[in-house]
Amino acid sequence: MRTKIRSGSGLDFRRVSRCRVCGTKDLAKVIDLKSTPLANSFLNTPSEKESWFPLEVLYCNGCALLQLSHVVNPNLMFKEYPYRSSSSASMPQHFRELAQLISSEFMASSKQLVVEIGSNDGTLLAALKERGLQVLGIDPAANLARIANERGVETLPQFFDSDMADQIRERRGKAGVIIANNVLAHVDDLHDFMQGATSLLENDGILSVEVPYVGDLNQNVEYDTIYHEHLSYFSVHPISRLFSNFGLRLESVTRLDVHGGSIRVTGRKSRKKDSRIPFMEFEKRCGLNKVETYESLSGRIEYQKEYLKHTLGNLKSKGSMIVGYGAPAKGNTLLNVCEIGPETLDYVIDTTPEKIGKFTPGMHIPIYETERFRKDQPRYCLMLAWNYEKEIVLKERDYTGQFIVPIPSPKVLSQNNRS
Ligand code: JHZ
Ligand code: ZN
Repeated sequence: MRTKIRSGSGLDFRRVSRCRVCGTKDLAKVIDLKSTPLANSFLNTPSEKESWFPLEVLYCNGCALLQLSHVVNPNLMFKEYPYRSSSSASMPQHFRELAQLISSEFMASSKQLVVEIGSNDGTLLAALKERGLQVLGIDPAANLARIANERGVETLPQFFDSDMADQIRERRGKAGVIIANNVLAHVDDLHDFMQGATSLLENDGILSVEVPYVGDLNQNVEYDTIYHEHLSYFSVHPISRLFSNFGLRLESVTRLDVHGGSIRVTGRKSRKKDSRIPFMEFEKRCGLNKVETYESLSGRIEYQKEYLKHTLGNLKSKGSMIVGYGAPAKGNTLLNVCEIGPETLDYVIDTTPEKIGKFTPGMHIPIYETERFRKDQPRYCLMLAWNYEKEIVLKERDYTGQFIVPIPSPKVLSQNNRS
């Protein structure tokens, strides 16, 4: 049996000995990013103490799931959470489109309950509520649940598990649709999660999950999306295996642009068998079910890290001012694994109130408001939130310096050719 870190436990982390999807012990270490602090643990002062945890990735020879070797206690990561779904223009737009899809295609009737697990500040549920649907959010971050409740989206400030699913079912009845976006990768006990989700779902109900896609991580060398919150890096194969263990058949898999490339997977209990998903063959062709693929990814990561350090070192040696655009969790991974600190970046900017005025974990770079960047017009700007490249380039069209986009391979955008 796995050692379970229960909410409230004093343990800081546990080592993984079995795959969280298929249970095998046949796990091979494929990537080692050394140690980093928690990617969202912003500091109030640069001298604050912080814990660093190993960041290693294992490949499961049983079901092809890529997963971290160390699971940090979720209480240290999710009780207060600085990331807001509404912190860009693209994500709320993505959720408005999803709200349209849910109300037109997923719901059998507008009287059904929609439950969102990991509902953050209520961005998606607010869009559903506007369409007249009954919604319930669940998110362990007290600060986010408060924001959501204040905007009229009922949100329970708790971790979702099977006990909680029982309580919701008793009080509110079953759900016609359950949404879990950018949350499955954060869950250690996936079996209990699935047990809860499927027991809460109506027989003809639909479970829809969005996760960053390991195919994009591999193809675009998105090593900065590897951090302690992301315990698992999914392809369709392990998700379909997990779903079928709990009587859910795959209904659809859709590739999405968000977060550097994601997939939306939907499943239904009432389906007799999986619908034909061409992804399985695609994943085989890409080698996502082979350990060698990730061993080679490890080498490509080392190359890209050195390339970025070299590019920034060159620009800095000419005395140029460089700042960072955005303080995403992935940005902190990138800065820590590449050891890019205040000697290179004068500061980073971010729009999120929870991040402004703080310091980045590990590298202790100050975070300011966007206005500072617009006033300073630094010669170079490292786009840490590179997944919003289009949005940022458009928004900052008056910027006179040059953006450096670090992923997939560092490139300096010319001023008149910001593509
Ligand atoms: P963004 C999040 O990761 C968190 P992060 C989480 N762990 C997860 O699973 C993944 O998503 C998938 C700022 N910004 O979305 C806002 C500006 O300042 O890439 C955010 O702080 N100005 C749940 O944190 C950050 O950048 C802007 O114009 O890596 C972006 O964070 C824009 C567009 C963004 O997610
Ligand atoms: Zn496995």
